[in-house]
Amino acid sequence: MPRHDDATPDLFAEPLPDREHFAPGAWLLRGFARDAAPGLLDSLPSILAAAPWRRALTPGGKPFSVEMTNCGTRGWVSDAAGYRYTTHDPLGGTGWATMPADWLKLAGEAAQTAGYERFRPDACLINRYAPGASMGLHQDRDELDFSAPIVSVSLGVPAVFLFGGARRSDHRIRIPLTHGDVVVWGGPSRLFFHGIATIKDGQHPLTAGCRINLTFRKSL
Ligand code: MD3
Ligand code: FE
Repeated sequence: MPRHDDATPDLFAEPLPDREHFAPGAWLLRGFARDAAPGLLDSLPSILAAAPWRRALTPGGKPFSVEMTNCGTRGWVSDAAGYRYTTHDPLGGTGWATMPADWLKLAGEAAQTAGYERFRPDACLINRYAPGASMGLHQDRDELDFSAPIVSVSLGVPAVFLFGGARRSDHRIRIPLTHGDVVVWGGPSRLFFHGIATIKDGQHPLTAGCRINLTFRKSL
């Protein structure tokens, strides 16, 4: 019997991760990445050496307010040619940095905690939000296999995540996400509309005034 369903807590058992099932297939793991966060952030300089932060352009030519980069065997890019995954950074022409082992491990453990076994992401899109940045309502549909979840790790200053449904006009809930929170989006939620409300001024010891979000994806 899964310990999560036990009515009587076992005081001697290992603590279970705090997990909240908030939409079909979607799980919020509060603080899941808090202990790992300093180590995860140590890898950023080498990832940025291969592919620095940039404000991508939408296919329509408007810059995102969020700065992005990637690591993994593939990375998500956007420009006049459209949204897609590439093996090389279109800016520098070099391959994306390898996904760090501790990033892969955390993403796999989070997916497993949410009931998704053997999650092997090949891409991690890294988003950096300065105060005033936001991400408009959208779906993530540039991956080939929607049966794999997406795992997101929130680091630094807090954000309000906007989460709707399968249609753009569906009712949206607002979920506050803070440093160390991990969300696993699978099942029907994998294709639900979502966005990030405008980031407020703040400070965090590990990221200064920014929020950094790691989104792990299986692109192929
Ligand atoms: C729900 N990023 O990069 S992460 C994105 O905080 C993106 O940077 C936001 O949306 C951020 O595409 C939100 C959470 C997230 C990522 C992918 C999802 C939620 C999702 C895909 C389907 C449903
Ligand atoms: Fe998204």
